[in-house]
Amino acid sequence: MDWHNSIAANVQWTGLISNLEKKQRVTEKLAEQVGNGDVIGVGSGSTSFLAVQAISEKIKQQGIEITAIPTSKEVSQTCAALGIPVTSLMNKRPDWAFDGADEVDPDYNLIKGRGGAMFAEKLVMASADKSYILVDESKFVSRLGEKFPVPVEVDPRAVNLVEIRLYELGAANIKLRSAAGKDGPVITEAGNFILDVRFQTIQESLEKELSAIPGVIETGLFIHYPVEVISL
Ligand code: ABF
Repeated sequence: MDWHNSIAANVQWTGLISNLEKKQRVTEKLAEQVGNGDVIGVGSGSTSFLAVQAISEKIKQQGIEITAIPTSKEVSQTCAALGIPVTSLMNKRPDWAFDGADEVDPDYNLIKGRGGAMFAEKLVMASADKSYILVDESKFVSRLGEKFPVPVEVDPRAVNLVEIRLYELGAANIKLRSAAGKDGPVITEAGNFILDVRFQTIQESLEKELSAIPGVIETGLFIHYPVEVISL
């Protein structure tokens, strides 16, 4: 997709975003954090997309220069289309990062990964001293797993092994994520499958237990990360 098509697609997408006005107000609060020379980890999803737009406005108005480290090809194209220079974790470390989330519990632990980009999102968040999580109130839950399953990115060769180990860890239901409107499973940017896993309970230790299964690349559980939640 070239830049102009990317912008056109994004403009169309803006009309489809749920809770658009609330998300825009959250992203305006985030834009206040941007300083000249910042290297910023940029999350995926609709709220992050709106945040990139808000940041782009601010840097144009104030003549500020920043560099983005995107967490997906899509957001990388958005940054490029808006004239924001892009680099990668191989070249720079983010001063700070921002991202959306699917669930936020009272201790600010998160489930992420509805967009399938949790591998890069976790790499960026783990590389930054601080991350802002941008959410409207629909994302707050009393316990993780209340609304969403835990996404687990898996090397395709390991799917059977990982399913066995997930049931041993208390999984109640496992679904291979399939691509909407297409045949076959979702393939991540790293060429892997995603299992969406329901657990009866999610203990603090689960993130590490899942990561220890051979073939698990990453999960959408983010327990005890240095995050500040920006909400309304
Ligand atoms: C990404 O965006 C994902 O980790 C999360 O699933 C999603 C949230 O999207 P939205 O902001 O559109 O609700 O950060």
